[in-house]
Amino acid sequence: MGRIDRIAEPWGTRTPYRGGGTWPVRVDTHLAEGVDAESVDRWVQTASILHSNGDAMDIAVKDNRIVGVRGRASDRVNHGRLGPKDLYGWQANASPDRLTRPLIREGGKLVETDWETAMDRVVSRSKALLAEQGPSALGFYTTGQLFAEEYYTLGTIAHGGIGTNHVDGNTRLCTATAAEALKESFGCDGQPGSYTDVDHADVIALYGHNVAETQTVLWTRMLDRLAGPNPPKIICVDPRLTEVARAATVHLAPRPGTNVALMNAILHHIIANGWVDGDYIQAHTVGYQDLEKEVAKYAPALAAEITGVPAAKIEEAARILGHAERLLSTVLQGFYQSNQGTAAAVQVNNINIIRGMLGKPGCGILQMNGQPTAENTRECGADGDLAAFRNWSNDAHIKDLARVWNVDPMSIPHYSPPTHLMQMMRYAEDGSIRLLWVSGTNPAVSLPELRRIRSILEQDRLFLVVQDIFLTETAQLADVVLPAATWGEKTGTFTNVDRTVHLSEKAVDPPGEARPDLDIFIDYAHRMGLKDKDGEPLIKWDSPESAFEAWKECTRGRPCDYTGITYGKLLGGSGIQWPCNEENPDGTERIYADGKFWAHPDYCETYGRDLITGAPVDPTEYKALNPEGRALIKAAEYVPPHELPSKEFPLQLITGRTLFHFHTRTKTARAPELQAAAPDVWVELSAHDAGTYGFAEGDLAEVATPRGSVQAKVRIGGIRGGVVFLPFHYGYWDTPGGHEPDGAGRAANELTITDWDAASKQPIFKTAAARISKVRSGDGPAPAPTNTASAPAGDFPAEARTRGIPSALAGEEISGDSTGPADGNGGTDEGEASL
Ligand SMILES: Nc1nc2c(c(=O)[nH]1)N[C@H]1C(S)=C(S)[C@@H](COP(=O)(O)OP(=O)(O)OC[C@H]3O[C@@H](n4cnc5c(=O)[nH]c(N)nc54)[C@H](O)[C@@H]3O)O[C@H]1N2
Ligand SMILES: Nc1nc2c(c(=O)[nH]1)N[C@H]1C(S)=C(S)[C@@H](COP(=O)(O)OP(=O)(O)OC[C@H]3O[C@@H](n4cnc5c(=O)[nH]c(N)nc54)[C@H](O)[C@@H]3O)O[C@H]1N2
Ligand SMILES: [Mo]
Repeated sequence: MGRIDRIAEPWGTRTPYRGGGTWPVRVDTHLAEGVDAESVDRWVQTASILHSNGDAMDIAVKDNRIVGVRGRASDRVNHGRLGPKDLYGWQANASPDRLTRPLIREGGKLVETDWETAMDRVVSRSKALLAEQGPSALGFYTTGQLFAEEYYTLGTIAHGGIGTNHVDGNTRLCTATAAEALKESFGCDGQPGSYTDVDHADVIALYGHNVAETQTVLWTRMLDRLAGPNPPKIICVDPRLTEVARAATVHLAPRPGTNVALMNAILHHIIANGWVDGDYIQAHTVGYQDLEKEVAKYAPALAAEITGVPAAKIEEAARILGHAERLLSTVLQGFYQSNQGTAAAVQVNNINIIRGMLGKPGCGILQMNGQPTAENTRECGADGDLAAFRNWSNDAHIKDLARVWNVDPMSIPHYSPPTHLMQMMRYAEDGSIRLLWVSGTNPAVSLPELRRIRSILEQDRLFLVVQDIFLTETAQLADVVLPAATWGEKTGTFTNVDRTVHLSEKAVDPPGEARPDLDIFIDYAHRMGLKDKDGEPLIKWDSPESAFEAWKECTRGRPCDYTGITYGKLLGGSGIQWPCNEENPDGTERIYADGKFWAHPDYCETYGRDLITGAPVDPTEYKALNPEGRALIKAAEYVPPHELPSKEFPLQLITGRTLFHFHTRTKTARAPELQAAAPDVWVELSAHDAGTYGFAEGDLAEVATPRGSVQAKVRIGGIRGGVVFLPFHYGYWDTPGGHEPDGAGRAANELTITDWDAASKQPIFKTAAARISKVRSGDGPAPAPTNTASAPAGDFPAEARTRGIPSALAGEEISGDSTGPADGNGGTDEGEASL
């Protein structure tokens, strides 16, 4: 087994394979100092919880402690590989500052207490508010990082028990647009694509998706194709010179917030040249004429003016997309969190639809998730949607859900669209939401316009419950803090981007009195006395497996059908893709293979929304438009971002991620290898702008928008001129190796705007007007990684290359023929010749 520094080489060693071949196995391992595989007591099955890829792994346990991880060779998702966060992130579990006891606020301070007292406070306040004001005084804000069993329980409590419509997840910040774009085009959530599409595609197009840093193992799969005999062409749409952009055949770097104009021009060129599948359009879709008419207005030359991308490049991209034989498209936050998120993401769907590229090997769409369990938040109804993709505006669906829960249909809120998080924050600000229960998310760092968010969460009249594993920025504002168990300390299932369900088993006990989120929610339901209509407890399950069985029943006959999956079936081999039921006992690789969609008016999850205004489409209108449930081709005009550069704020600010940290860093800052690789905030600037504003590498800058300012050292990098980038990981609270709370903000969200996409309600983290000024000269380079998108522009000395600390050495074992057999499905090089 080889050992390599996986901070210096985040994607590990290449195992090239050819299109149509099988991705070779490479098993990655990282064990604590002094531990070897032979001395491990047991290996416990799980998958990664630090991104959406679903990398399957086993946790090494020794003396009842987690001592490392190893990739699972047999799993369809990763074939044994792990990314840096997978390899090192587990160490956060054993951090000495874990929450181990409940806390309550006494005389303005948080003090330790027992579970009885803490739960009693939450329950008595809930009951008082229900009596005084009714269900809408209560709001639940959860995450994309718990397990399906936990979300289903929470959704059932909130929708079926309390009866509040104010339930959302941080998936609103994350993948609300993924869900919405799928609903708009196919009538229902659910990824058409599969990771095996990477094995077959001849073109892979990535839209606002820095996969190299955010799903490192998926990128590894793409890199291995690129290193093989018949590599796919890569199209990258991103204003930064990411690793994806570096590897791309064509890199389009648009001005932030202009994605719809760009997509319309690409579609314009594809349609104008007749590179469409007329038979497919005729047989399986509605709405093509509208698209034709709309995109006719966007000649590449016009789009070039709006986006700043040369017309010739737009045409080149369109030509590659128009000639692709097996096109895989992926979309993420550069589209979702930007101006017109849903409208832009839907245009990506449109390319695959009008080219008839769905449901066949290599032909897929991945409207990516970001968080590991975001798909479950959505499908279990913990994010404003109803459980198992039921349609809130279809009375038959409400009746059916009421049957599953044995409650009165009228007690399930469906009088208006579910309240989205940004609206919930508004209600809390106004004082109509009086109790907010936050689980598994850190809004005091992750929501836009933090000054406002802090003032909302700090209010006396708001009773704030925070359920977390650390005393986060948000937990510090709480009235009650509930200590949770996390990954490795509790059992449950979760589903990745490509619908693969994994079981994550408990490996060790949680610290102190920390409890699994599932137990906390069930405890609350019982203490609240929530009953079904026969007076029996509403929550009839008492363990992860019994919760899973209940969830399965709820999914029966719905698109996300889990009825064919059991805990037993998930053990030992590979994760399984839903739908998995009697007809598909081994799961389903690709949906929509037969050109049939989940869009029938009686079956669909939603009737959709107007992409520009966000207004829900009337059921009658939907039935008239799409009576047979075909794929919906939806066009959209380009509307500029609300906040454009001005004289005072001449630049555009975008925010996002680095490879080595996860979100607000509660876990990754506590993993020494990861923290050392990206210890503090920086700001990326183009060489041209650095010249204009007089910056050298490492100078301390102040970045300001109308909402606030932060200080960060300057990295002169490969970003588009006129654009600055801040990673959003760095909150103001003191985490090991981080800042003292010193008032000089460094959280990107001090700067972001309270604004959201009309259709998906996802906040716009990626377009704000900003200015930058120098605070003082620097004394060395910015603390930014140099082997990622934040690499310096041009050459830099070898010693500046990002390397791991000594404990970053990780094992790597490659097996099998690295070129891989062709299975007949794959491309030959001939396809290229016709271009
Ligand atoms: N290392 C790491 N991996 C993660 C996470 C993490 O925190 N760290 N988080 C996970 C989660 S929850 C998510 S949601 C995903 C997010 O994964 P990504 O979406 O890949 O990550 P981001 O950095 O948010 O944004 C991607 C890119 O959008 C580009 N962008 C900004 N504005 C625009 C625009 O207007 N147009 C276009 N075309 N591009 C633009 C940025 O330059 C950036 O490179 O990552 C997941 N994986
Ligand atoms: N400016 C800007 N802001 C952004 C983004 C951006 O690109 N730019 N991206 C947005 C996106 S896509 C996302 S997903 C959000 C992420 O934002 P958050 O959800 O706020 O980020 P995390 O740090 O992942 O917060 C998860 C919390 O759950 C806790 N936790 C971990 N495991 C468990 C568990 O098992 N149980 C419980 N109860 N708690 C647990 C962690 O300690 C942590 O405090 O940020 C959003 N905000
Ligand atoms: Mo996310």
